[in-house]
Amino acid sequence: MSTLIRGGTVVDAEHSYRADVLIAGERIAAIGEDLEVPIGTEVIDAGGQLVMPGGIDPHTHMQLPFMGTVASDDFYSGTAAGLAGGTTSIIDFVIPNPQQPLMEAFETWRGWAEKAAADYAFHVAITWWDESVHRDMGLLASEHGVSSFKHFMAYKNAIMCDDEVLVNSFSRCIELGALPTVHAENGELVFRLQKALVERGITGPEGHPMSRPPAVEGEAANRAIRIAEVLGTPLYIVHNSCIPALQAIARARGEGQRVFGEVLAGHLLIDDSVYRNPDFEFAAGHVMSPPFRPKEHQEALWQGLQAGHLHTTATDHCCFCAPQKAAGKDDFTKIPNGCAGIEDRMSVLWHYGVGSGRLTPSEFVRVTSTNAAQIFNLYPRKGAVAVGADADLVVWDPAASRTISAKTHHQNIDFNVFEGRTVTGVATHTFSRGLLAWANGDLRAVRGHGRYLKRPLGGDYVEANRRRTGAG
Ligand code: URQ
Ligand code: ZN
Ligand code: ZN
Repeated sequence: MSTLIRGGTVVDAEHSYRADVLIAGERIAAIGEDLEVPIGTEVIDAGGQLVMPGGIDPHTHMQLPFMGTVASDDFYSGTAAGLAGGTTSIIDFVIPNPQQPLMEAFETWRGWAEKAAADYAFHVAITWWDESVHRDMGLLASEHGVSSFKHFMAYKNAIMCDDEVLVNSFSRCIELGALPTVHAENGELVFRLQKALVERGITGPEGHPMSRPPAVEGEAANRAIRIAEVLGTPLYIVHNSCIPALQAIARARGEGQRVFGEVLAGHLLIDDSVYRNPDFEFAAGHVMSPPFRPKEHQEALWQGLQAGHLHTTATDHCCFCAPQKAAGKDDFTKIPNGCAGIEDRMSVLWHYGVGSGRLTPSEFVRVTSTNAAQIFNLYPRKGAVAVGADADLVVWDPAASRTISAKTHHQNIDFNVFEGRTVTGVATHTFSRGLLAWANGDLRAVRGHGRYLKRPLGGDYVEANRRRTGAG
């Protein structure tokens, strides 16, 4: 099967240029002006549109068992929704229960993900430590293509890592040439603040941000950065939401430390007033961690993205419907944490990023696709418009608009944090390894089409860090 995307403007991480793109099977076969049309080739007219690398969302949680329930978007419905918005790969998370063998958890998530409609990789979370965890990290890295390991510094009495686990696991990452990532919130402080708020009778969603102020995130971000500095490993901090975390990253990077920052589309646009809305479902629908912040943090995050202190945009797509969120009706600490975003990330970033002049189209490609591919060792198979790369492509109409709503989105959730926003910049066609999965509003996602992406260890960033620090 071959497809010619004709008449468009290719936008990659470096530049924009007029070119047709020929897809043969699952790969990009040719790029150039006025390409020949082989017999039997389907032609897609991309006149006036852009042809970009498919989006990569490096932070999702499809069908995650969490806080007594299971996230409502599974690996098929969630990746299908991503394709509708121009995202063609995800990096999800295997999150073992404490004391659960890593390989057992890995096999469970692999089974769940077989139904995915788009390609996927896994970060594996380290939620406990003993010799078997050390061993299994090595197995996952050498045999199963896992080159990044996650550490939750929040969620005490559940999946939280203390410093001992962080130090042991970061050290193991150095041995393996793997990249450690962290959810940076001080879980001990959250636990204490939650308890104090509930005892004061503050049980509504307004208590959620009060229990996780920016300092709680800033402390953990800085602690993880300092541990990484002393041990000599690069570090990736997920969902930076606030100025203190950003400042910690900027300081470290300014001193030459290899720290990468991720920001969620939601944290760039939504402020903490949502938690003071009197409608419980509306406020609870925004409960995620770290929480949405006061307005000044959003502008700072945009500046961090422009300054190169933040490198990737993600969604932390982790859906819970109203009946699930209602578990915390009388106690905000029991509201399942998580929001959707995978379908709208690209349009939101285009509208508020490129539309505002904060980002060029190439910078948009960098922060929605290429940087994540390079940091997580998927490049140039993913995150590139290049001959030989997977034909993960999005045909993008920069002039088209759409209004975001839970009534029309493809995400399996009854809520949308971007509800009612009309955004310009829309995916008209999305190709997943050559399969046209989204075409002018027609979702043709195929259950099980997605493949597991094994990722090599090491890479430029890891090797450069070894030379700089002598670690590993
Ligand atoms: O913390 C995470 O990243 C997972 C559990 C999703 N939930 C959230 O509130 N971010
Ligand atoms: Zn997190
Ligand atoms: Zn997450």
